[in-house]
Amino acid sequence: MTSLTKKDIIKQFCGSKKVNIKRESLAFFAPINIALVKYWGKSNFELNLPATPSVSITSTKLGTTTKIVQTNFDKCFLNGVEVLGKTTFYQRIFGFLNLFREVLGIKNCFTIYTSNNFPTASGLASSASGFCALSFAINDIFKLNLDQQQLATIARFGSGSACRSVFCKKCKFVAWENDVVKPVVFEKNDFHNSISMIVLLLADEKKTISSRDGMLLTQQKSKLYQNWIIQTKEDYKNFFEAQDFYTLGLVCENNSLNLHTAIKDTGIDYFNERTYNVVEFTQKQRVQNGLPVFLTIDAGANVCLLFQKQNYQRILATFKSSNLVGENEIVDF
Ligand code: 2P0
Repeated sequence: MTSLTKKDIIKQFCGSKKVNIKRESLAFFAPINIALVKYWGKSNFELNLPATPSVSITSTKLGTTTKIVQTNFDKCFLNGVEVLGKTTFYQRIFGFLNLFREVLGIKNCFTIYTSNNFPTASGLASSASGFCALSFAINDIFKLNLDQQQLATIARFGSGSACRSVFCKKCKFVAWENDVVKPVVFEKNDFHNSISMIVLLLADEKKTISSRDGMLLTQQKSKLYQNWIIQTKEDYKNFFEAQDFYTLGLVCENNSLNLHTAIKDTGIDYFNERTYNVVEFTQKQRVQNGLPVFLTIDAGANVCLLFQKQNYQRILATFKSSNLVGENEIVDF
């Protein structure tokens, strides 16, 4: 078992480089990603290594843009509004920046400007795109010249799922196993290339338990968690071996629903009443009406629908006319 710390690894990546700080970084965009085979639980808490391999789909539209500027004091703005120093958001983001200040011996202060192009209260996870964009901006302002694997490693230190956003919009699927993150490319005419997603925004309030705390509790308390780990390793293999969309969709949907069953065993439930209704409706549409749609749900109440592009209009019309979701709650991914 390695006893390396985050700072040891950052030192390995940039310790010998001459510190050379720009006045301000460029503004960097990073997309959100949604795991189709999920990461939930850690094998190493310090280095944020995952207990299971995961694979995600990258958004072509939604994400975070971040820029860092040298200033006289530390400050942070989220969507143009200053974030107070005592908030968890501020402390996580500056805790991350401090790793680099400490390793590189930098005393300067900075203002971090970060904004999401999706509603902040929508319950869409912004830590993946947020820590990825912040890693790009840190790499630029300190002129670290890190390669993509090193950027994935530092983004992971901020938030595990952030390492899957490093390959950006160019890469649709990204796999993460232990400390390796890699883009997944399928043959030109493969069915994977037509896979698409929409998000149904069903969360009306901030979730009561963060992913970080929820996964720790699941690891410690859920009697179903060990089985979910074993099954997820199979799901990861089956994801790559699936020869058709239907097989792949089932692997992804079951991986997510089994995860939520394991989470619920701890007493936490990320679903709200609308989530349950949409799950039932989606499965009914597929099984009884032959609509080729599957779902996956992260640590929140929103439902992500997985389908092939050629069925987009049909699926959109079905959900719009369902009375389960408002038109402005349906977001293209
Ligand atoms: C995922 N989620 O694979 C899973 C599925 C949510 C459900 O990764 O503690 O914010 O910062 O590593 O990445 C959300 O957890 O947790 C997450 P940390 P993170 O996308």
